[in-house]
Amino acid sequence: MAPTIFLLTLLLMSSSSGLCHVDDDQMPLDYVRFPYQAVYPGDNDVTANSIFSGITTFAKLPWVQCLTKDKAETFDIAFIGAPFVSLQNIVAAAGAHEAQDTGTSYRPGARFGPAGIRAGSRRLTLYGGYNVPLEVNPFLSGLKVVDCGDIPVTPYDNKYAIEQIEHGHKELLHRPTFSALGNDSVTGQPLLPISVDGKHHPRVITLGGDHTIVLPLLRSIYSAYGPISVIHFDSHLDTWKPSHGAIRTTLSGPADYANDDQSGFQRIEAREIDTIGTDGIIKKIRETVGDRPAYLSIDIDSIDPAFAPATGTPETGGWSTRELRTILRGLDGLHIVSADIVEVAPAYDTNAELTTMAAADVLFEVLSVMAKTPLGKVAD
Ligand SMILES: [Mn+2]
Repeated sequence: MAPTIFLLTLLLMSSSSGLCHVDDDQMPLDYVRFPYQAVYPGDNDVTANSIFSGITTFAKLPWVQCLTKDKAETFDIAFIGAPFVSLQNIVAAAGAHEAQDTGTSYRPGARFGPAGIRAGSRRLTLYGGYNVPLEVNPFLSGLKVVDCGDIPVTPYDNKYAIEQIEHGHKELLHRPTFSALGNDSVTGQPLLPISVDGKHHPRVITLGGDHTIVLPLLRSIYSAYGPISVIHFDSHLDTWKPSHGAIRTTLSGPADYANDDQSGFQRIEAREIDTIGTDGIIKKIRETVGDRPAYLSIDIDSIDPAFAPATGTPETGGWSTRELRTILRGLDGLHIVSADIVEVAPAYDTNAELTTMAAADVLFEVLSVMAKTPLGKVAD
């Protein structure tokens, strides 16, 4: 009998002490009263919620249904998925359509890119999201950053899907911004939009999808900015009869470069990093783009498959994730009007989420660069 009585006594003691009083000094370190409450003191609130819980959005940003019920909601930077791979419809004898990914020249699967990148991005705000080298917290810069979910994209009709992407992107791009453009940080003069329609547009970061999506995205960008520079990181040319960085693929022959030249691209080969380094590559890009508005398109295959294996057409001899992140930070100060990342095919990733984490971290640099430089200019 004695052990039972002892146990009862313990239970009574613990329940009575739990009801008696709440004393902060006696709280266990991991105790939070509600999600997002700061646990440890710091410069800003650090989320106390577990990063692996809840519905997955990019960097755990608020989900806004920008294209459906939240059409009136404004923002400054929106993440949007475009789960598209161009396909070939094969009409079977029975009349059924069999879809086949053909937008990538090797491994299919980039339609799962947006979901994969979001999963790889969950940790971005774990410690608050402050970007140390760029000295900015893009999540707390005053800009409203949201995840708009995915553009509805049909898997059955390429032409229609491309139109869906263009219309979805335009709808976000032509929405009024949440924040005003503000004043120039140096002169204090009011900033004017750099667009051709004279409006201040929000920025859109698109999660692909295969590289075909850049065509409708650029059509949308053109509607606001007119002709712009495109900074295109890719291990391939993508110009076989279409500033190119990280090129290293084999070619059908030297004439492929002539086609690329005709498209107006300045090329930087991946191997140049061995001689001119990241600083030299940054310098080349900045000299090419100058002050012009630039659109940034990043094929995840610009990173070496050792660091980002999950992609449609991997090429060895690429940059490390660290090198690409350094080069992207080197674009600090440029007017990046919008961006995308494409060709993430999570089915070929490791269980450690190497590729989707790389994609998310690369976008963290892009987001930080965007947060630092408003899309405005001072009147001449
Ligand atoms: Mn590529």
